[in-house]
Amino acid sequence: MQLSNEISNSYELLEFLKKQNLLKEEPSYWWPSSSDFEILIGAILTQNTKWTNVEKSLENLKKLNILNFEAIIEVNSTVLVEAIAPSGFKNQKSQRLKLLAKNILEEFGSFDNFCQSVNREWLLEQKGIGFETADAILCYACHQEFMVVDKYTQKLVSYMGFEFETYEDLQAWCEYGINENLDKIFELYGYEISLNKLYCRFHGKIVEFMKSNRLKARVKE
Ligand code: 39A
Repeated sequence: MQLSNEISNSYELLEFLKKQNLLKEEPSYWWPSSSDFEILIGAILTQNTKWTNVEKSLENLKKLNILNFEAIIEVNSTVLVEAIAPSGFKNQKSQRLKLLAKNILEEFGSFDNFCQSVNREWLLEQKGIGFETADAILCYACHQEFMVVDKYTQKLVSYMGFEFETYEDLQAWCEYGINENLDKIFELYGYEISLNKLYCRFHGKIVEFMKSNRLKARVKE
């Protein structure tokens, strides 16, 4: 299949990516983590850095037992800064994590209540949280029905000949083709899959496809 002229909507893109068998070794929701809390922290740490750097920071936080809101608020700033240093922007990210932890506890009381009750508007009001981070938290940590679109998604659809003016236009294109073709998607998977899990796996497939250099190989063909 020619990616650049045979795919006309996001359902067809999902179908194409699914045939590539990209997530065979990955967790079922794609984002690797031992908890949803870790995903929330990872979504902040992954801004402007490679995922492998985030993994190092999360390892440090785990060893120091700083993977809950109370610990993030109470830990000495210097310790937090050093723990997350592999992800870069360590002072800024440390301040933002501390402020976010405080605001979440004040507004929602617990992580579980946060996941159930938080909405996109509240997240976007938090310092340092833009569309992509908000959607990563909603989709992967809170299991809500939002699809993350990122630089990989932009690059892939641009190669396919689509240009979108805003993040939300691209997100709407991705979500629309999936929502409109749920019956076909269930057939493709062989079972009913939740919209949240579908968005997780669709975004995961896009990231893995782009990281695998398979697009470059196709461009050369
Ligand atoms: N950019 C990324 C990633 N690349 C990733 N993985 C690989 C597993 N996650 C979870 C988030 N952002």
